[in-house]
Amino acid sequence: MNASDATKPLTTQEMQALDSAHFLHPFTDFKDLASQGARIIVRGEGIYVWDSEGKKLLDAMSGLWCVSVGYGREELAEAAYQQMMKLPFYNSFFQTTNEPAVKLAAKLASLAPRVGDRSFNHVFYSSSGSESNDSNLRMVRRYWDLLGQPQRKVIISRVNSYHGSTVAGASLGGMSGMHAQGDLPIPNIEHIEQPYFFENGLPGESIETFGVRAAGWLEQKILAIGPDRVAAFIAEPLQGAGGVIVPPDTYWPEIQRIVDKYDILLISDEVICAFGRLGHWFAYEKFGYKPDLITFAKAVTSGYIPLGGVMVGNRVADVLIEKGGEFEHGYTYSGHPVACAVALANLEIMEREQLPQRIRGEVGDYFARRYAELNDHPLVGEAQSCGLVAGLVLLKNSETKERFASDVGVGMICRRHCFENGLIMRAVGERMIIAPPLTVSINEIDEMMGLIRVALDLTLDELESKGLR
Ligand code: PXG
Repeated sequence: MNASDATKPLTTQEMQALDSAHFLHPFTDFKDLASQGARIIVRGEGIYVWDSEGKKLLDAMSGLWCVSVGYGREELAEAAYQQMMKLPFYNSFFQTTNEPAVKLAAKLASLAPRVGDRSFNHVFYSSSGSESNDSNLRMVRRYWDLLGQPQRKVIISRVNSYHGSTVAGASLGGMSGMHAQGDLPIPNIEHIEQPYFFENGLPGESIETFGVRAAGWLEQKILAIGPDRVAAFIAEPLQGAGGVIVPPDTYWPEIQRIVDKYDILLISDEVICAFGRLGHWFAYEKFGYKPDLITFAKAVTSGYIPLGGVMVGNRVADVLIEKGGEFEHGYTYSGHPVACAVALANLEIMEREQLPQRIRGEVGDYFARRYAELNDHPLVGEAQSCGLVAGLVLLKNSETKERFASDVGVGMICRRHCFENGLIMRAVGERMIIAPPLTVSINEIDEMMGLIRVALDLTLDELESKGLR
């Protein structure tokens, strides 16, 4: 393609041909995609997107857990335009700063509630969740070095957690497929089992007992490693990319007891859960624990422009600041003025439209009630929601909890029916998950639930007609 062709409209076929000739997509089987051609999304409005063939799709995944204020928000485009005209870029190295980065840091600090002796007055910026978790790893180790405990290197995480795709992010994450490619995890990262009752609960065990037992795996791991070698525990408030796995109510209080007992840092990876998704600005409020560091990204700008970062609690910030010495870490785009200006405008919309309150209140309640109705579908083993995020497991027999063989690809079958019928829902193995924009209306929730039911019915028909159920 010539440079002069950049603004020329292309047909779907032309775009697909250029796409497969030049664009290597993330988390994609390149050969498989080349044989089919990518779906091309061309515009969005509210909770809907349209593809290049004019097909309208209800985007129940908010792009990819991002577009919390919905598509087509002029205020965000305007904020980016104004900032680009004034100062499109300047770095934050060499003792310089810029107005949007300063204002956003103060705004974020004001939104993060104090819990016990923890307050959040500082932000370290990046451009993504993955980079932010790299920053966490660096910051946690620097903290212990400064306190004269350099042997505290190990970070404990969980199986089937997602913390990003850089070397540190993928190592911290607990995705076996990612570890298998690239000799991961890197040293000094250890994993414990996830608090997934459906998979790890014992016969006859109550979910409350399971929650305490699952948290106990952290204590066992700390003792096995040696408490004086453990730097931090990192976890998502609820596992998002792992299939929307909501921990039992008893899990987080027990985790808090354990990290307090051994004095290890707690990192709350809120890339998916922050900014109203669970009905609070930050998800630790919902579950009532006290993190030392909080990872954020995605919805901070509603995905309109890349931005991420770490909220650094006073326990860590006080040491980093008071002990002095250069923190040898940072990114060209740390505190990018345009990204920060868009984030400020986005948070203003969220505040004005009271999105966290909306999800904590009537809209969240309605969503939970409607989503729970899916439990009566013959394919559904467990439909669970928390705030405006939800997951369900597709089972061969929901009475006996018999699962489909993995080669059936039940999630992929269901996802295809979703797309064909105008709904974007994500499949994670046998789990189907959604996280719609926080602006979704009651009528749109009804429409979404109707579309989910259609997709489930068509999946059931297909499985029965093929003798797979
Ligand atoms: N932490 C968490 C909890 C995440 O969900 C990241 C870190 C990494 O963020 P970046 O911005 O580097 O991608 C994420 C990202 C999925 C999916 O398929 C989820 C994410 C990314 C890509 C796909 O659900 N979450």
